[in-house]
This record gives sequence, structure tokens and C-alpha cells, in this order.
Amino acid sequence: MAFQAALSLPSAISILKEGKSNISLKETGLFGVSVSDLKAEIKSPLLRSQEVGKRKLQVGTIRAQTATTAPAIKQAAPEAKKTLRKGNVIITGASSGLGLATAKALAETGQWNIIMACRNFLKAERAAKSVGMAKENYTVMHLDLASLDSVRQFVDNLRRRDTPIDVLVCNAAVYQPTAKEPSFTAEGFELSVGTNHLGHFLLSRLLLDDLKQSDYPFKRLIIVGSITGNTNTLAGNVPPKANLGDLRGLGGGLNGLNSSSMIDGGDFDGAKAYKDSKVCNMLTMQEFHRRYHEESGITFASLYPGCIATTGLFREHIPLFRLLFPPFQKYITKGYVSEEDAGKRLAQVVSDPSLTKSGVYWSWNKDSASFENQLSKEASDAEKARKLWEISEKLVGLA
Ligand code: LMG
Ligand code: NDP
Ligand code: PMR
Repeated sequence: MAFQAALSLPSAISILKEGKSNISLKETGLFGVSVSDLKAEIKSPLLRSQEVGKRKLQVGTIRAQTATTAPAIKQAAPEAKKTLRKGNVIITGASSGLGLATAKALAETGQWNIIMACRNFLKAERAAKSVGMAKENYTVMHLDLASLDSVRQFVDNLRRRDTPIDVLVCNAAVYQPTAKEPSFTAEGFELSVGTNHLGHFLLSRLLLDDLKQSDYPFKRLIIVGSITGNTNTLAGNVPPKANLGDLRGLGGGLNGLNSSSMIDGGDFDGAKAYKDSKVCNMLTMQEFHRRYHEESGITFASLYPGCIATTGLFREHIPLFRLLFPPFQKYITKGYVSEEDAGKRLAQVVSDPSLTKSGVYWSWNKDSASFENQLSKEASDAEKARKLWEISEKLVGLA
């Protein structure tokens, strides 16, 4: 009861291991989530907004974000508009969900050429048409992230076009919550980590030089993360929890033959593999920042756009889940965000001239204002990020 009441509150909720609390949670498990030693602290939105700017170190904090309305996409200043050429942005997985909504939001400004990097060319073309994107604002190009050859081919094709690359958005993902056995990419990596992390890792490493060469006023590499990979949140504590362990499975090639198909070396679990892949996405963004921000001026960022409960991401989940999940997120957790509003958020991270800070994981509060969010201990572990980078380099053939 107390828990449900807390979930229903529109203000931010922090559950702290220690410290002052207003609401105690019962000694109970929620889908296996142990909350016995956790206490809930409800804060007013005012207090919260004062706090977020400070980026305090809050180890062991569990936080639920809520948001329901759309942000405004700030445009470049009018004087800049006159002289600025159209920006070129690549969005992977722009054929549905968040990627498509972002492409649409950017296309509507008329200031961007969107390269929709998709595995299904026809689906992407139809999707762009279905949301009313004008032909002159987008180009569909083939990219299958589950094949490293395809990633390399995509980069070659892109370079042949000779257009500068200003922003890269790594958005595509697969989620296999009901799979009993792992499936694999062309090179034999477990599919979720292979697609969501390794495919994007190779793509962004290859395009780094292109981004560096861009003469646009800002250049950005954005990798979509998620709350469910962050164990400092309630959502991140719904089992199975993300955990990369000592990366022994990844180091062994993630092929399920002579090594585990899971990064931590454990038994296959599709939901965990997805969450692990999101941790990889957030660690990769930070490692890029540490290695390249200063020398290149590129802004590296990640984000949690809100719970977009209606997208194709849940296509493999059981029908009952797909039916109940949107109302659950809308009315109970209040973490729900529409595809359109989520698209505006990601479009903001792409194009808002003020969001230049690098190394940041963006989230939105209930008034749809963006703020720098705190990552979990694992998702901000610099040593793990370095190790992940080095192993990933070997797996994709860069080292
Ligand atoms: C697991 O599936 C897979 O088995 C596992 O392999 C892995 O993939 C994992 O993390 C991924 O998922 C679990 C899955 C299947 O679903 C759930 O865990 C339920 C998730 C969300 C659905 C909750 C529905 C809550 C009911 C609310 C209905 C909407 C009402 C809106 C109206 C509001 C009016 C103001 O299992 C199912 O899909 C079966 C679902 C059975 C639901 C049982 C009820 C769950 C209670 C949830 C507690 C949340 C807080 C209390 C709220 C209770 C409200 C009833
Ligand atoms: P969708 O399933 O709607 O979109 C995923 C996209 O990725 C699709 O366009 C899909 O292509 C594409 N894709 C999948 N595999 C490949 C591949 N091998 N090569 C190229 N493209 C591929 O899901 P969402 O829009 O929800 O997901 C977008 C991003 O948002 C993901 O990174 C996800 O982790 C993140 N996210 C989503 C949340 C949510 O609540 N939905 C919450 C937090 C983060 P196709 O159309 O051909 O299937
Ligand atoms: Mg979760 C504050 C609460 C909150 C938020 C913001 C999310 C987001 N979820 C919350 C709470 C809960 N979820 C609770 C209390 C439960 C138990 C009933 C719960 C369950 C749940 C399931 C079974 N949630 C899920 C699933 C999925 O299969 C989704 C998933 O984990 O995909 C990897 C999911 C999600 N919840 C979210 C978000 C954003 C997801 C979607 C996917 C993602 O991270 O990209």
C-alpha cells in the first residue's frame, strides 16, 4: 500500500539505504525486489529541482523519475539560423519508436538532414512517410547492427556520399525478454549485447574521425541508455538486474560455445542481457568522453527518455505484458512518456544549442525539464568502462 502510494506520487521519489525518511516500505519483496532495508523519502519538486543541479554523490540511492509532458525543442538563435547549413544527423533504428519520433521532430524543424540507418529499408521509408516527413529532410541507408560487416559497409557508403557528419545517435536496440535460448549476431555474439553494444561500439569508433572533421558549430555522439540498467533506481531493481560482473563472458567472446553468452559469465537471460547492454551503452559514452572530449570538442551524452511503453521494443514480450504495461506505467509508476514526447526529448539532446555538456546522462523531470541524472555505481565505474572498451575493441576487430 505504502509502496503503491509512493509510486503514484507525481513528485520525485528517492529511496535511501540510510538517512531520514518520510515513508517506510513494508518488509516485502516486489517481483523479487528486496526492499527490507530501504526507506522512501518523498521530496517536493522544488527541493528536487534545487538538488539536481548540484550533482551530489548519492551512493546507494534509488530514485524514480516521473514525467508526462513534452519539452520545447529550442532552436538555434535566429542570427545563427541565417548562416547555418543544415545539420546532418545519423539515427540508428529510426524505423520505429523513439528513433522514428526523433527523426520526425528534427525533420519538422527543417534544419536537419536525417540519415535513417535501418536494417529494413522499406519499413523505414514507409515509416518516414507515415509520420509525414518531407523527402528533402531525410535519407534512408541500410545498416544491420547485428553484422559488423554491415556496419563497415554502412560507413563506406556514408563516406562515398561525402556529406559531413555532425551528430550520431546510437538508438537501435533489441530486447528478448521471453527467449529461452540465446540467439547470435553474424559474428556469433549474443544478439542483444552484440546489436545494442558491439554494433554501436564499432559504428561510433569508425565515425569518430568523421565527427571530428565536422565544421558544424557543435558535434555530438549520443548513445541511448535506460533507467533499467541503473540499479540506483527502483526500475533498475526489478529482476533480473543488470550486472556485468568481471566481464569474463564478454572476454570469452560471448558466443555460448567456449564461453558464456552473458557478459558476467552466467546463464542466458534475455532481459538481463538487454539491461547489461544498456549499462555498456552508458559506460561507453563516458569512456568516449574521457578519451576524446577534450581533444575533439565532441559532446558525448546518454539519456533515459522516459518509459515509452508502447514501442516495438516489447514486441517479443507476452501479450498480457504488452496489454498491462502501458496503463501500469501511465497510472501507477507515472514514468510513462508518449513516443512523440520522448522523440522531442532526444531531439533536444541532438539539437538544443545549450545542451553542450559532455559525459552527461540526461533525464527529464515531471515538468519535462532536462537534468543531469546520476548513474548507478556500476554504470559509472571508470575502471569497468576502460576494461569494457578494451575487450570490445578486440571483439569488433579494432585492436
Ligand atoms: C518477466 O515477466 C519475465 O517472466 C522475465 O523473463 C523477464 O523477461 C522479466 O524484466 C523482464 O519479465 C514478468 C511480466 C509478465 O510482467 C510483470 O512483471 C508485470 C509487469 C507490469 C504489469 C503490471 C500490471 C499491473 C496491473 C495494473 C493494471 C493497470 C491498471 C491501470 C489502471 C490504473 C487505474 C488508476 O507477467 C505478466 O505480465 C503478468 C501480469 C500480472 C500482473 C500481476 C499484478 C502485478 C502487480 C504489480 C505491482 C505493482 C505495484 C502495485 C500495483 C498493483 C496494482 C494492481
Ligand atoms: P523499437 O523496437 O520501437 O525501436 C528499435 C529500433 O531498433 C527499430 O527501428 C529496429 O528496427 C532497430 N533495430 C533493431 N535491431 C537492429 C539491427 N540489428 N540493426 C539496425 N537496427 C535495428 O524500440 P524503442 O524505440 O523503444 O527503442 C529505442 C531505444 O530506446 C533503445 O535504445 C532502447 O533501449 C531505448 N529505451 C527505450 C525505452 C522504452 O521504454 N521503450 C526506455 C529507455 C530506453 P526494426 O524497425 O527493423 O525492427
Ligand atoms: Mg519497469 C518507478 C518505476 C518504474 C519505471 C520508471 C520503470 C521503467 N519501471 C518501474 C517500475 C516497475 N517495473 C515495477 C515496480 C515493476 C514490477 C511490477 C516493473 C516491471 C517491469 C517489467 C517486467 N518493468 C519493465 C519490465 C520490462 O520487461 C521492461 C524492461 O525491463 O525492459 C528491459 C520494463 C521497464 N520498466 C521501465 C522501463 C523504461 C522499462 C523498459 C525498458 C528499458 O529500459 O528500455
